[in-house]
Amino acid sequence: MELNKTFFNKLAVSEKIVFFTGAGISAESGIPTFRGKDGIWNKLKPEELANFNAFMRNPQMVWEWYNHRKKIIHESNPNAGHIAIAEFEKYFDDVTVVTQNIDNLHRRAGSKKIYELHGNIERNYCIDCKTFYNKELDFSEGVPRCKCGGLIRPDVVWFGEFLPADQLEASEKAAINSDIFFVVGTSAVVYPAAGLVYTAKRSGSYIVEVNIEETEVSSIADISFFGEAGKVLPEILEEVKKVKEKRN
Ligand code: BJW
Ligand code: ZN
Repeated sequence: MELNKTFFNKLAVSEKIVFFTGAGISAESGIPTFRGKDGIWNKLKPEELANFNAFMRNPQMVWEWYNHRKKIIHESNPNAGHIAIAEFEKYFDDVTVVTQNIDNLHRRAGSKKIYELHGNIERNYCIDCKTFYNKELDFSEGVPRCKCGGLIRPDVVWFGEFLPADQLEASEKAAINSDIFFVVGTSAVVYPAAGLVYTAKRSGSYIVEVNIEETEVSSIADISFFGEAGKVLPEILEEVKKVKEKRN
């Protein structure tokens, strides 16, 4: 891949890099996305499953969805896109991953500074007393319950719920301070997460989009790469290596 001169030069002078990722980064690991042309939840609307009212109406159904996804996640591995992002840390001192994903694949790929905006599928808590249950849950007698009798839910962020304040604040700071802000594999329609792209843009960061199709943020991106993250990101990393070799 031959990068355009502006982006190449930008890579040469930049120190603070943020990768803002969504379901598309994990698609090549075999984890279905929510939306977009290959999104398998096109039939099952996330707005209808990923919300507290749905859980209260039918906790069994919502748990089946999460247990199904958890199984897929456990059988999957980080792909070339996650690995390329982790490798950026060899070439830049300050690399932050801000992810909307709950799948732990950035951590497993070796990224160190990760903010999780929508929770993590490995954690669960009681909706009444907020006790955490992070071991395997027992579904043999139906939906698992806490010692206090409350229903246990996955520690993920559903529609209408606040994002974890510490993760969101740290992500906002990283976006504001970033020199380059990569937007990878997200439809960028879910807020407040998607707002980070505009925060970064307003702060003068260079916005690089990687997606298989156009999205809400394509029009404000400084450069877009339309292709699979697992192919595009390793190619950009190769260019980074050239940039850094030139400087030494
Ligand atoms: C590839 C690829 C490959 C494929 N390579 N690319 C302002 C305006 C309007 C509404 C709102 C607003 N502010 C807030 C709202 C409400 C709502 C919202 O945003 N709604 C919109 C949908 C309209 N937001 C909320 O409710 C949020 N909370 C909140 O605002 O709190 C404040 C509040 C409190 C009380 C009252 C009122 C306000 C919470 C949002 C929580 C989202 N939760 C989910 C589930 C998480 C747990 C789980 O995983 O189950 O998060 S929903 C789902 O969407 C999940 C994702 O993280 C999120 C984003 O999806 P993502 O990652 O972008 O995936 P896709 O599938 O959409 O896109 C994949 C992309 O990859 C596509 O573009 C493909 O092309 C691409 N791709 N293969 C590269 N190989
Ligand atoms: Zn409890």
